[in-house]
Parts: sequence; C-alpha cells; structure tokens
Amino acid sequence: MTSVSISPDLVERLRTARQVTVLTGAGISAESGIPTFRDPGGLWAQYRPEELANEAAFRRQPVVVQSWYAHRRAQVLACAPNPGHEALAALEQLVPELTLVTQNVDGLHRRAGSRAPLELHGTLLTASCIACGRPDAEDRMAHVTAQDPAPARCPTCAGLLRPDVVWFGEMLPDGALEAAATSQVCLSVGTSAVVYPAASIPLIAREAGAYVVEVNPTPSAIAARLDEVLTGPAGTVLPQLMAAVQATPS
Ligand code: BJW
Repeated sequence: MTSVSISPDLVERLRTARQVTVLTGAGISAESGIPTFRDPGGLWAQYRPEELANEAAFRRQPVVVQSWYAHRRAQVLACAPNPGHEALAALEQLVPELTLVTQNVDGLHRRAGSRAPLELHGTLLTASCIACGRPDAEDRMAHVTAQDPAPARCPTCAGLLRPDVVWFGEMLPDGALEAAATSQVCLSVGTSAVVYPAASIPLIAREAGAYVVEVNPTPSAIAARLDEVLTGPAGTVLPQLMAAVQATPS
C-alpha cells in the first residue's frame, strides 16, 4: 500500500476543528468499482453528458436515458462502500459538526455509515414522475432496457419516470455553501472540480479562512488554489489520515 505524507499541522487542524466540510465526487467510489465520469474509460468516454444528463435529452430519447440509469443502478447495488467511505464515516464521529456533501448519486456514503450526507446531485436509487412528481413506487424505471419499445411511465398520470438526480440546468438542494463558509477545515475528495456550484465549495471555504485539502491521484481543476494536496487514491489516503488523527492524543 502506498504511504502518503500527512503533515502534523493537518492532523492538528482536523483534531481541533469544530466544523469540517467534506466534498466528495466520483473518485471516492472508483475503488468500489463504480466508474467515474471523466477519467479515461469513465461513463462519459462512451456517452457525452449533454446526450444523457439534461431534461431535453431525456425527453428526446427517454428509453436510452432510463435504461442507462437502470444499468447504473444495478451496478451500484452490486458494489459495496470502500475504506475511503468508511474513513469519512469514522471522521464524523470525531468532529463536532461534519457536513458531508457528495456529488455522488450512488448512496455509498449512507451504506458506509455516514448519518446525513447532503446528496447535492440527488440519487439514482429512486425515480419519480416528471409530470406529477409521484415516486416510482413499483420500481418500473429500474427494469427498462435499451431494447424496450416504450419508456416506463407513471401509473397515475402517464408522465415519464425519471431518476431523482440533478441534471445540468437544474436546481440543487441548499446548505452546502453555507456549511463551507463556516468550516475550519474542508476536504475535497475525488472530484475533477469542473461542475458548479459543487466546485465552488472548497473555494468558498478557503475564501472564508478554512484550511482546504484535496485528496486525488491527479490534481483537479482547482488544486493549485488550495492549501494542500494529498496525492493518491481516497481508499488509501483517507484511512491513513484517520489513523493519524486517532493516534494523536488530545
Ligand atoms: C480519484 C480516484 C480515487 C479517480 N480516489 N480520486 C459556473 C460556471 C460555469 C458553469 C456553471 C456555473 N454554475 C453552474 C453552471 C452550469 C452547470 C455546470 O457546472 N457546467 C459546467 C460543466 C461548465 N451546472 C449546473 O447546471 C448545475 N445546476 C445549477 O447550476 O443550477 C442553478 C441554475 C439552474 C438553472 C438556471 C440557472 C442556474 C447542476 C449540475 C448537475 C451535475 N450533474 C451530474 C450528473 C448527475 C446525474 C448522473 O449521475 O448521471 O453530476 S454531471 C456529473 O459531474 C455528475 C457528477 O456528480 C459531476 C461531477 O463529477 P465528479 O464527481 O467530479 O467526477 P469526474 O469524473 O469529473 O472526476 C473524478 C475525479 O476522481 C477525477 O479528478 C479523478 O482524478 C479522481 N479519482 N480515482 C480519489 N481512487
């Protein structure tokens, strides 16, 4: 296992912080076997985001989009959280107020034990009607395949069923930017930091005086603007960071 150099300064800051914000992206789930979006071989090596991740694309080819999400949902349900997710769930036990903001739609933070992750881009585990908003209680969308002649529809109003994710141009839940602005430490883990407003979370935290650290094997679009970069996979770096924090006497 690669060992990463963790500064005593970072350990002390984490140990004494009252508020910590953690932003995660697809990279934290890569070691669980879930492809990222923009890495070579990632989800968008085959499909361009504008073809699948916005409402207009969905209305143009609903079966393609529904079957893509059904496929990804099955893939996620066959995967398990990894030591990176588990280290963040453990960090939550040590910090008085930890806000975990995830761009991921895979639910793995919850399955690792994180209490209330703020799922900024929603979840692909559920779906609802695009017209009346009723939940897809019978999981009709989960069974759509690319060969189906017609899309899955709401049994009440016949509207199209869509995954409960946030596509480009759609609004996000509140709370993440506010948490970033009042934290003493912010970790940005496994994100390319090219999608906004998520990418502004570490920058807002830094602007407000937090110590901001990136965890990524490859520097993100904002790495040069942060305080420290821990270069390596989250499943290796985060457990080492946690071990260092736990090993330091209070
Ligand atoms: C590892 C690793 C390992 C690998 N360990 N690391 C400001 C400027 C410009 C544009 C905008 C702006 N503000 C808003 C916009 C528009 C737009 C946007 O950001 N566009 C840019 C692309 C230019 N944003 C929006 O539209 C957002 N909504 C919004 O702003 O609403 C307000 C509004 C609405 C209407 C009118 C006006 C205002 C919504 C964004 C929704 C994004 N949704 C998606 C799809 C979700 C559904 C699905 O899953 O299909 O979310 S896009 C996609 O990208 C997905 C991800 O969450 C997101 C981020 O990707 P992420 O997680 O960073 O993954 P990758 O693949 O990019 O990176 C992986 C990283 O992991 C890499 O760095 C690797 O190195 C690393 N890695 N292995 C650690 N083992």
